[in-house]
Amino acid sequence: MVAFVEGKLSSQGLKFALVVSRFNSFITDRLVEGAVDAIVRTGGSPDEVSVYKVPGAFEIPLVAKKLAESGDYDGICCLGAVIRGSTPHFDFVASEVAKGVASASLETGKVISFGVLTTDTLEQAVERAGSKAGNKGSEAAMAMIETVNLLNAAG
Ligand code: INI
Repeated sequence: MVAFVEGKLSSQGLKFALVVSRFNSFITDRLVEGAVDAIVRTGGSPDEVSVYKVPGAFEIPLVAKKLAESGDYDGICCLGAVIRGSTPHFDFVASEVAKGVASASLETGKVISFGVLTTDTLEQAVERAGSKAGNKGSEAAMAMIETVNLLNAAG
């Protein structure tokens, strides 16, 4: 018999940190709302959520890693918005934050989910921050919740 193991979507009794960039805050504030909503809808308490603000997406991995090492949180969710616009900065910031978050998670063994938008236009970011393409903050929080429970089930 094949054993399929999945993490349940329950935040009950769990403690989370959100690491969010202030850059493009009109987008990232919506991602935070989506993430908190996902936690509360799955039985979590807003009192068990701490939001750490960083200047830009580039600063997210360092703070996420430090929080993961602290052992104070069951899961960490990273939220940001890197928008190509006309800045050559885009490719560097987008690739470093993705690599940095993945490394922080693997190096600490902690769930650190990735809810950093990387879009070509502001319109695409708006679509993914609570309008027609959903809310990526909520999706990243759901992925964090499921993976925390899966790791707990795996023992
Ligand atoms: N930071 C973002 O979060 N989003 C962006 O779109 C962005 N762009 O395009 O420049 C951005 N840059 C700032 C960067 O994250 C750092 O804060 C900065 O380089 C200082 O280290």
